[in-house]
Amino acid sequence: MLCVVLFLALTAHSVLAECTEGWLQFEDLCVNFNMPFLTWDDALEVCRAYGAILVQDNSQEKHDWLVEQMKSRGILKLWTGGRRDSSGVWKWVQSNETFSYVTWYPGEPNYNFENCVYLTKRYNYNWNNQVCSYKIPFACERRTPSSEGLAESD
Ligand SMILES: [Ca+2]
Repeated sequence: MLCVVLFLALTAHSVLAECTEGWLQFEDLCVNFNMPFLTWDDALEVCRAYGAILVQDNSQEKHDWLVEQMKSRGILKLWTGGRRDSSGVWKWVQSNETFSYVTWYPGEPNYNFENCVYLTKRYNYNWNNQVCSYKIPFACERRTPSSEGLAESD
């Protein structure tokens, strides 16, 4: 019996240990919400220093999970990695992907000088575009070690 319990504990641990302390697992990603209030550019640099990118809100499932995390942590605003480029195209800058999923709040994006995308409680956790120099919290994401390994062996 003890052996079974130990085995289960070790198995569970090896699954849970995919992400290091402070990082939460979502599918094949580790996401960290313990970040200060920064401008979008500074937030990107902090994520880069962690070998990560600014979080990409790029599916309904992921959006729902991000909102759940914001609510449970009392995070009111959160930068994403979304930004409008100089030709006016909205993109996940660090993966260079245009948006296949969007959850703009009605009436957004509005002003043409607001080029960065954040989630805000005020808009029921949907997107608003904002000036990139706005200082708000953010989250970083990076691949889990095992998914990273799989990607490298491709
Ligand atoms: Ca706006």
